[in-house]
Amino acid sequence: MLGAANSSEESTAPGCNLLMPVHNKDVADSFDMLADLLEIRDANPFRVRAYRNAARTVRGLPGPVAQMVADGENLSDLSGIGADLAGKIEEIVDSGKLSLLEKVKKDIPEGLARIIALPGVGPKRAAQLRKELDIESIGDLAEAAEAGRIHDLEGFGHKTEERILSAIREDRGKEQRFLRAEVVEFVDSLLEYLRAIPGVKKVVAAGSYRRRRSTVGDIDLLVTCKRGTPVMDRFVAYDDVEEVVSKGETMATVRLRSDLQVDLRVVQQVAYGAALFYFTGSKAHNISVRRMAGKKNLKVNEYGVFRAEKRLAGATEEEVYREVDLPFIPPELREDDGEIEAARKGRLPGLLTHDDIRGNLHAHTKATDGKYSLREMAEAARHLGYEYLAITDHSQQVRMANGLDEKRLRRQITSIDKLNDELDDIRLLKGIEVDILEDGSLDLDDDVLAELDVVVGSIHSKFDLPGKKQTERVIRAMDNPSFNILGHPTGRLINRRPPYEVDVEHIMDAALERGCFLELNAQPERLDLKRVHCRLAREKGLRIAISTDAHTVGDLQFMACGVDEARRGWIEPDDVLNTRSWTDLKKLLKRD
Ligand code: DGT
Ligand code: CA
Ligand code: CA
Ligand code: ZN
Repeated sequence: MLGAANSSEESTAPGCNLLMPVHNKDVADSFDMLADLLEIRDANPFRVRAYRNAARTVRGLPGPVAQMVADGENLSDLSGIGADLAGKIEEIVDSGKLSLLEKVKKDIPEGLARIIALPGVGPKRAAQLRKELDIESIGDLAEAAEAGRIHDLEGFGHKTEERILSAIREDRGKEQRFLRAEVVEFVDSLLEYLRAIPGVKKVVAAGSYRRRRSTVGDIDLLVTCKRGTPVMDRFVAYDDVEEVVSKGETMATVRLRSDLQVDLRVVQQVAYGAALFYFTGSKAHNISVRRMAGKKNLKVNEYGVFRAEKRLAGATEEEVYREVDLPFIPPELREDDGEIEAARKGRLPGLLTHDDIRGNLHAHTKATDGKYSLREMAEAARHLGYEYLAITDHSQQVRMANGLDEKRLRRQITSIDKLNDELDDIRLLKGIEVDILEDGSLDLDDDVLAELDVVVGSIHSKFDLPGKKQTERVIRAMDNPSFNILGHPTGRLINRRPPYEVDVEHIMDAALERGCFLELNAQPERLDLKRVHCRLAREKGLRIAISTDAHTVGDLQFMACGVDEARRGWIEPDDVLNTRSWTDLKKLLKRD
C-alpha cells in the first residue's frame, strides 16, 4: 500500500510529533514502500527482501512498536530485525519519518510509484516500462496502453495490456479502502479515547467495520451520552486527527493522519438500536428489512420502528428485528444475499466462533522464511490454547525463502518428533507447504510427502497461466495421494494482486472427489478463500481449513481475521477442519 505513511509535512515545532502516535502500519508502510522503490531501481534483492520482512514483522506484532521503543526494548531481538532496521524503526517512531525513504523517493517520480502499485504491474514491469517506453506516470501508461504500444514489449502481450488498461480504469474510479485488520488499532484507540469522556455512555463502531468486511471505506461511530456532553469538540481535538471535514451538533467527520476517514454520530439512547441497525448496514440489507416492514405497515429508520407516529421499538437491535418478525441477524451476514429469508425460516447458520478453533494447519519457521524456531512456534500456539500446530515450511523451489529439500525436511521431521516428546499440551504436526509446479506435479518426492501428517500444496509461480491450464494444474496436484489442503487457493492479495484465473467451483468439486480440502488463508491481505467461496464450499459440503500461514508468533493471531471471513461466508464449526481434535482430524486427512 503506497502513500499512506510519511505524508507528514515538516514539523512545525520540535517535539510536536511526540503528541502523534506512530502506528505499526506507518512503520510497515514505510518499509514496504522503500522495498518497492528499491526494487524498481534494481537494488540487491536481498536488501529489498529484508525491508519487506521487516514490514511484515512489524505488522504482525501483537502490540504497538512505538510502545516497545518507549519502553526501551531491544528491537533487534525481533528476528529479521538487525541493528540497522531497529535504528530505522526508532527513527520513524521518533520523527514520523524515514530519511532513507525520503531520499529514495526524491529519486523516483511519484507517478512511477503509482504504476508499481497497479495490479498486474509491480516493480519489475514498471522498471521495464520506464526503460523501454519512458513511462513515468499513470497518464503515460494509459496513453501507451490505449495506443497498443505495450503488448509488443517482451513478456507483456495483449492480455497484459488489457489488464493494465482495466487496472487504470479501476484505479481512477475507486476510493482507497483500508484492510480492516490494519485499522483495528486506530479504531480501538479512538474508542478508548471517546469512552473516557465524562458523560459518554456507549461508543460503538458500526458500518462495514462491524460487519467485519475484509476492507473498510471509512469508520462509522455511534455515541450515546448525557445531554450537554462536549463529544464533538473532544472528537475533533483527538491527536490523530489531521483534518476536520465537517462538524455539526450530532454529526462530524474527520480524517486521521493515516487518511482514514471517521464519521461520528451522537444518537439518543431510545434510538440506539435503530441507529446501530441503520448504520451497520449494509444498505442493501437495510432496504430489504424496510421492505418487509412496509408490508406490515411499519416504518423503519435510524430513529426506530414506527406505526404512524408511534415508536414501537428502537433501543436495541433485537427489538428492531423482533418488530419486523425476524430474529437477530449477526452483522457479518447482513449483505442481503439470503440472510433475511434464512432468518424468516429459522435457518440462520450457527456461526463458527474463535473459541471453536482447536489448531492451526499452516505455519512457517526460520528453517525457511519464518522468523521463529519450532519450539517458539509451539510455545506460542500452546499459549493460545491450541491442541496442535502444523509446521508447513516452504519446499525447495521457493529459493528466496530457502525452501526445504528432502534432506532438510527429513531433518525437520526428526526434530519435530523429538520436540513432541518433550512438549506438553501442544502437538506439532509434521507438514510442508509444497509448491505446485507448472505441470501440476509437486516439488518433493512422494515418499517424503507420505511421511508427513499434513501436506499443504500452494502455487507460488506462474500466476498468469490461462484459466483452464491453471485449474488443471491444481487438480493434477490434488491427484497426488499425499495432497491434503490447497493453500491460498486463488492467490489474491487485497489491493495488490488479482486472483489467478482458476475455476474455484471446479477445483472444489475435484477436491471433494479426491478427499482434499481448501484453505481459508487468514492473512489479512489474503483472506483467500473469500466469503462467497466459503459459502460455495459449505453448500457443496466441502470442509475448509482456516490457517494463519504464520511467519512469526504474532501472525498466529491472524486466526481472528480468518474466522471473521468464514463467518461472513456462513461457515459453521462442523465445516472447518481445525475445529476438530487431532484424533478426528487425522481420520479426515487419510485419503485411502
Ligand atoms: P464502507 O464504508 O464503504 O466500507 O461501507 P459501509 O457499509 O460502512 O458504508 P457507509 O460508511 O457509506 O455507511 C454506513 C452504513 O450506513 C451503511 O452500511 C448503511 C447506512 N447507510 C448509508 N447510506 C444509506 C442510505 O442511503 N440508505 C440506507 N438505508 N442506509 C444507508
Ligand atoms: Ca463505513
Ligand atoms: Ca461512512
Ligand atoms: Zn504460500
